[in-house]
Amino acid sequence: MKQVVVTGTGLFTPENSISNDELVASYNTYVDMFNAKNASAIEKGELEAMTPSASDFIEKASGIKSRYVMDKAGILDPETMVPQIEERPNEAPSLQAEMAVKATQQALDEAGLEASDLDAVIVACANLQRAYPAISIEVQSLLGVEGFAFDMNVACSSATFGIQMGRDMVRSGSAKRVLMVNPEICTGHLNFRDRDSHFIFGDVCTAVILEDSETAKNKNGFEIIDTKLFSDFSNNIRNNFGFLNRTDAEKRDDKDKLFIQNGRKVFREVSPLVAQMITDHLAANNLQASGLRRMWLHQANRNMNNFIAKKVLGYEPDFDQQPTVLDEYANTSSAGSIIAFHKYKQDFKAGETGVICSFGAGYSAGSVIVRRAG
Ligand code: CO8
Repeated sequence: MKQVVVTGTGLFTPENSISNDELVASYNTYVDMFNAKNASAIEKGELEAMTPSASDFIEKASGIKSRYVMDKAGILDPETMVPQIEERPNEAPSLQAEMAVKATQQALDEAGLEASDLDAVIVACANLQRAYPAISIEVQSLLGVEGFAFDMNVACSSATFGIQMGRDMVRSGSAKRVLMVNPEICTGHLNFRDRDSHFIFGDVCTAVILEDSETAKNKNGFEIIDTKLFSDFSNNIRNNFGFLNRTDAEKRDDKDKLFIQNGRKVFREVSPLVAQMITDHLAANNLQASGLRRMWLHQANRNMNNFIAKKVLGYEPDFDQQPTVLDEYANTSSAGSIIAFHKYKQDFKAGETGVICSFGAGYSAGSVIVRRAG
């Protein structure tokens, strides 16, 4: 059986960042405007007054301090509260494909490869900007890759599911070198007028290159020891946006056509499940949690990650063992655990082992055990 190795990772970070204070100021201005406009209905009890948001709640409940975004002005303008992203002509590269190419260049550099060395492209993310042609095929064309490409979506677990797909492809021989890339424009589908979730997401793109260790140029990559995926249907994180929305005009613009979650329930249900999944996955590979150098967990909630890591390890890990990027990037859906891996992998010594783990809507979860080669 071929040994598949991650030989390169890449990260594209948008230029603009929004702090909690900036986001909350915009939200609270909107709240004041809404309550003033509807003062009489609120007074009569026909409408509920909106409640302000608070930066200290956001940081305490989630660990998020800021987020990078593709458009800052439109999100912060209380009149719009939507990123303003101009539609491009068909002849121009789409925004997601452009982000993907930028992240890929970095991954190729680390792998010591040219784009023409790749023969398969997977775009794996929670939100795809169009139905077809596949964004991945556009990325393939922009990079000049001969072979095949496809898009896939398992929400926050798209990257780990994509890694398993890529690994299986290399092992079976259906591809030699796979690019798995995660262009996440989460702010396009976030309701910035919803107090419960307006602070959660940011935009970013990550890239991972998977290839056969025998032919890899980078001999210091990360061997994939094993992958494990899990899914179990739940409505607790849901977005009803889809191609049938136009067939029911009355409900087309309802709030459920954007991200909605029952965050408390997700926290309670998913955290123990993920901790057990990692524990079982390690055991199935005859590995001890005590031998883990690091856990690169999905970046949704700092407290959730602390709970999971503590359950797996048996003690509260420090930043080095369980790094976070939530403070700077917020939740970037499928890209979160890959940002953490990208930023905090260089100090690994040959033979050291870690786990990349994602979890989210579906429910879905993925665990990837890696060991530094070399
Ligand atoms: N400011 C001030 N107070 C607030 C705010 C706010 N913004 N929001 C809520 N509160 C209040 C509530 O009203 C409540 O008050 P009270 O106690 O008086 O009723 C109190 O704070 C507590 O509210 P919650 O119970 O909601 O707060 P939690 O402590 O549970 O924290 C979190 C909320 C941070 C959302 C938390 O529940 C969480 O992170 N849960 C895990 C969620 C998770 O992991 N989800 C995964 C989703 S990601 C995914 O799957 C990808 C989807 C695809 C991407 C889509 C892109 C858009």
